[in-house]
Amino acid sequence: MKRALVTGVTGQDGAYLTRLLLAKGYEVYGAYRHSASGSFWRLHELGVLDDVKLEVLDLLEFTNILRLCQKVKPDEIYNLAAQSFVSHSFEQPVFTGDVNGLGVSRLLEAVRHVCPEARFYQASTSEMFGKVRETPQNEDTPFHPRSPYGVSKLYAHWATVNARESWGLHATSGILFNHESPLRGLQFVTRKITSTLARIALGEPVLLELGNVDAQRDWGFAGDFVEGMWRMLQQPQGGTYVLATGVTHSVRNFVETAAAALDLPLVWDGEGVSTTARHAKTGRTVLTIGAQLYRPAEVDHLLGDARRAADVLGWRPTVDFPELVTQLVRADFDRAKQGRILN
Ligand code: NAP
Ligand code: G4F
Repeated sequence: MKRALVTGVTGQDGAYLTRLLLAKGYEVYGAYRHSASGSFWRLHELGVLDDVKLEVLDLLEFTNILRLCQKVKPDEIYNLAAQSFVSHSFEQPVFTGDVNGLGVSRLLEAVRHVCPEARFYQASTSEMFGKVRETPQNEDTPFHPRSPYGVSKLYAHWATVNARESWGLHATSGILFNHESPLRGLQFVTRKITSTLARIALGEPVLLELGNVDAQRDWGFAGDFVEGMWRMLQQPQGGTYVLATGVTHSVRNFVETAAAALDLPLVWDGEGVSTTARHAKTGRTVLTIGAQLYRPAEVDHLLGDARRAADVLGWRPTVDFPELVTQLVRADFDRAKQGRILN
């Protein structure tokens, strides 16, 4: 039986990956950090909370990482833990760099000294492409991160490549474009939209306030993307792979698609921070723009080219944009009806 260590197990990807690995017969150790709220609702929703072996781990604490690697002696390590919210990284750049950047150096040093045979996956991101130099973006596209988050992840990406080249570790960097699901955190734009519109559709007096609705993202389904992570670690050597759907949409388009799925036809007015949207039938204002939600520097346009993953890993996304939006809308509508929008 193979043993996997999944950091960031309380997050969206941690839950889907845990379910996938358990289904493949792995013994799964899920690492979470101590917190007052310590929430395992995603693992619970996927029905795997009782099957994963939970262990405490903080990427800020080297001895903690070292002891866990010694205890688990994993065959595969998936490092999904991160301060993953781009907006927060502008407020907390040092903390973000410590967790997302130095945290990966701590983990790689532990792997190198304690379990050098383990295969290592680093959760890299399309945010590293930032102010994109070419479209679509692939493994050879130059990087230009636009946030402390992107900078921290770029450090971790090169730390991973360097561990492979210097120490011969089986270390892989998966450059994943945005992937979503009903288990996405509420602060990310997709679930912020679907959870708020669901409540509006049910007649609640709430307003959807967004930032830059013209930003474009290549949005896929998290369940597809964790399959890609696993396939990467089944390769004879470590490497770098992009996972993306190859289709991009604006935030505004996401709002329109979600509203249509809830039978809320919208009429848009204005541009930039003056943009509003109202319900076509009732005239009620549904959406406004909050200038404070704009980021100091934005990633305007992301579109991924995942041909290497298709050719080498045989990986392809199975959920397209309309299906993805519908999945999130349905889940949030059901939750809103029961008065239990979860984060
Ligand atoms: P997520 O839902 O925000 O999960 C992040 C996880 O990291 C949570 O379990 C969180 O724990 C944990 N964490 C935060 N700080 C930590 C620390 N100091 N030590 C240990 N654990 C810590 O993120 P996700 O969407 O599942 O993404 C998984 C990974 O992929 C992240 O590294 C993210 O940056 C990267 N990524 C995500 C996407 C995407 O579109 N989802 C795309 C590219 C890359 P708490 O529950 O305690 O906060
Ligand atoms: O949903 P977002 O916060 O995701 P973002 O910044 O693209 O980052 C996510 O994907 C990355 C992969 O590319 C991951 F590495 C990262 O960890 C995270 O999972 O924002 C998407 C877009 C941005 O352009 C943002 O400016 O939506 C725009 N946006 C407009 N209004 C908003 C809002 N984003 C949020 N979160 N909240 C808003 O009100």
